[in-house]
Amino acid sequence: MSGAGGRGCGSPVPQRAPWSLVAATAAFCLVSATSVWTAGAEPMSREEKQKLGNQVLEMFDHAYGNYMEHAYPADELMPLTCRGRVRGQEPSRGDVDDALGKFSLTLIDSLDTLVVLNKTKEFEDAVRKVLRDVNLDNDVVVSVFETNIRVLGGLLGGHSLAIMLKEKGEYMQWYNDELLQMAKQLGYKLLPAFNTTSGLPYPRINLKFGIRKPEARTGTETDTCTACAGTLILEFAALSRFTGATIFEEYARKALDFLWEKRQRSSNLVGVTINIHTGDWVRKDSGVGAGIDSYYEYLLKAYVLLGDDSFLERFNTHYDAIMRYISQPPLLLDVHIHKPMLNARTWMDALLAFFPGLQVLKGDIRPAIETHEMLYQVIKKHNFLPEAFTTDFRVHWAQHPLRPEFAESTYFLYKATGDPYYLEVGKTLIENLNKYARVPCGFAAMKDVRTGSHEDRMDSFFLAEMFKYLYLLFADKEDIIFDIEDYIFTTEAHLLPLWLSTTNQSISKKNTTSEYTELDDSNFDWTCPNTQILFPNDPLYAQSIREPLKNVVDKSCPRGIIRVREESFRSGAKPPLRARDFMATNPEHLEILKKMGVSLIHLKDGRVQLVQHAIQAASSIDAEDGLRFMQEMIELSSQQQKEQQLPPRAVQIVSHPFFGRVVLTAGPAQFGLDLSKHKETRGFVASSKPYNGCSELTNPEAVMGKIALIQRGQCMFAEKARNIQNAGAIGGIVIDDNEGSSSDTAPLFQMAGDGKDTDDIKIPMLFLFSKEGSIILDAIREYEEVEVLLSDKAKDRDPEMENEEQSSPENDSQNQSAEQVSSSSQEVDSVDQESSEENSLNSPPESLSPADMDNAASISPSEQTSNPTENHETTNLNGECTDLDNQLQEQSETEEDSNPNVSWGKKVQPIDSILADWNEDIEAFEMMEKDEL
Ligand code: DMJ
Repeated sequence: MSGAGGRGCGSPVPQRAPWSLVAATAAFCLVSATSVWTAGAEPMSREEKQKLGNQVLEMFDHAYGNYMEHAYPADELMPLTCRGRVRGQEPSRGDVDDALGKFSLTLIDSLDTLVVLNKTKEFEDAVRKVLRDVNLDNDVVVSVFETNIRVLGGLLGGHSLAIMLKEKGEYMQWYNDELLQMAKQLGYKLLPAFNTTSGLPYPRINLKFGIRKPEARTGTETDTCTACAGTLILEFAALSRFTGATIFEEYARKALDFLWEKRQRSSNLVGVTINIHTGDWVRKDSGVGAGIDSYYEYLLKAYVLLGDDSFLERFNTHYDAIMRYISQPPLLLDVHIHKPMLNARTWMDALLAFFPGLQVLKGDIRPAIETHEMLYQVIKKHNFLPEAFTTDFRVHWAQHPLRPEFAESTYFLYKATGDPYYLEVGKTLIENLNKYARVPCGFAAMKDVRTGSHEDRMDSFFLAEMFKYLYLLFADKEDIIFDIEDYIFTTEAHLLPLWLSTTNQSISKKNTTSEYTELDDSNFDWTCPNTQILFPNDPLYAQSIREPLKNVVDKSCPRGIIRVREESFRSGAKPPLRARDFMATNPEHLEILKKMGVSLIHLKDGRVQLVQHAIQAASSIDAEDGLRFMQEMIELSSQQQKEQQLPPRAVQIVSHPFFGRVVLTAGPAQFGLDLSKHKETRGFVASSKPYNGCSELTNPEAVMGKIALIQRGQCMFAEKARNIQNAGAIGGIVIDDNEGSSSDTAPLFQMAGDGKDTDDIKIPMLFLFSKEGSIILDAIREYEEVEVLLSDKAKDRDPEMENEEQSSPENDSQNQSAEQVSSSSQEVDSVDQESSEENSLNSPPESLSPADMDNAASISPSEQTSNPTENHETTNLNGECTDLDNQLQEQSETEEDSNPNVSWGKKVQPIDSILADWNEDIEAFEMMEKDEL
């Protein structure tokens, strides 16, 4: 054994190895292949890589520069209105605001990115600003998790690189651990959160008053998410080891020990939320995305950073369960912790995109390549990864807050495989960000990836993570001023030095519940991929895994992809009836329903209600099929309701200095020109007089041939539309009269007609909330002539406009009125007569109310016959997906053979225990319905 660099990654790590060796070995795994790869996708030239690296630097300057110019010292930049987001001054967005502690979040989160991007001078300035301006003692309730990963992590990452620079002797010579002192102060502020019997932290804390005092306004919560309680160890241990104050690492370890104790013992999975007092699982669904993600990440990385084998043992146990139940390559699907063969949902969330990166660190490259490829195809379809998408790759939640997880996995996969394909992937990410998210004042989150509309937000993680991973992807060793392999990335991509593993180790010796156990070799299976052996022998390895999945999104066969395992283990038996196949007129289906204990009730309004009495099922297996059928029916029904609603529309400002870059989310109308069927409408805007548009316009010459702006209220939407149409307008935008309303905080709705025939309305009509509307009104004040495009999806920017833009002074593009003008609601005292006519786009499905102890779902007669997956069946018949299906089926059969839980389906379980399980499932399902990321 000649030291970390010379050791084969596939060989077991020596037990009780010096921590630094363990850590360095893991880091070595991630980088060793880069230099040896020669085949596969076309290699990218050094020049092109440098060009892309420079592009990343320019993009970072645009994001960071605009934050510093328009937002600092606020926590975040609002890139559409060019100002800072100050908590309390903007309408609350709910939990997402808990990251904002009035502590210049974006600046702290950006510190170590500045050094990675070789902006040492700017780093020095930024550190001085943090020390001068940031106050950690604000009377504000913040999320313990977010404050830990972003602020504590940011300060520690900044400190780690400050001392590195100081040691180099050129920069930061004045630095005397000031960031570390701030980190320690913050650490002490977070500690009261751990004052629970379980040791799991409260989810929120008041930075000034802690938890208990009445002024704290927090401390009554009973639940937290698993990731929230399980993503502390890296920052807390680093803080302890940097300072010698052992308490932080001890608290974080206790929380992890408790979670480990509470894992579901037969599946070895953890749920999404847990009661911090009793330790009961509150949400029993389990995946690798939202709510759990970084708990797993921190177990493996805690092993890498701290060298404590018990973390590896835990990680491997969970990983085994994940691969057994959740991983259905290329998909990762949530299951129930008690019944892990039962999928808990039919969609995936965007946060799971980090998982391939973690699999690289684990050394399990194949599924990492597969999942990454699937995600990339979803991105190619929608330009960004939507917050959630279904197993057949349709958009489930359409937002995209510029999350970095996919870039993170791309970076790690490139490091592991050296396959230039991943450089091309990175290039696409850069192009899409510039094309669709870049606005004059920074980068704006996508409100809806389908329409290309924006949200007035640029989260701090965009600077902390996205630019780091993209820059590192294209950088060669010499492009970075320090050795990145000496550091580990936290979940927020902050850098902690691996030498911490050998510093102040006393804490781990005092370790609380977990005893050191000698690990057998199986714990090191895949721990560290020996890429040097793997790839040179088979240079097309990554490509050979990706290739069969090339069309998985376009030609998806979700039916074949999910649940094959359940179907396969009942060999010989007929596959259970799926909700999407069900037809109430098919006698065979009715017979199956009866066997499953499901009865059909014909409601007076013509709908059909399904009710399941588990006890009436022919067997426990039929009862289980019945439960699943009901769950599928509920999801299908809600999906269909969603699909029947009109999707949101886009208002894109195309005139100077916006040039199509600002896209506002607009509500559609149930009348007038349907923008999804016709070409977009383009025109200059003009305010109508009267502004409410409720009577004949007195300024027809001003709106003639233009898009009229009208204020909401005082008459029906259709009446406004007729009045502006009669005045010669070619379209209309109704702006909400409710000052401060925004699509960030209010559910979008569609404007209803007036109950009469609206065929006479020929022009397109869209609705904007007040905040979005004021962006147009501000623009009119500033630039007078404002041209917009009304469409169903934002259009690519006009190349002519681009040229015009390049020749315009840079500042022009940023003068998008920092001064916020409220819409002219003062002019008219608006009366909302229309609300009764409005249909909420987000209205919950009416007919989904599980009846008492039974499961119930209602479907309309039309839904019974419509088959939303018809195209998938066709694809199946065409045979295009058969290989994948067979492959998955074969794989699942093998898995089932060795899976003790599978026999559950064959054994007869006592009916009361099944009923108890079902009730849990139903509860979990109800929770899941309420779930938000
Ligand atoms: C980041 O703040 C962290 O990566 C966290 O673990 C979850 N994801 C966000 C960004 O999407």
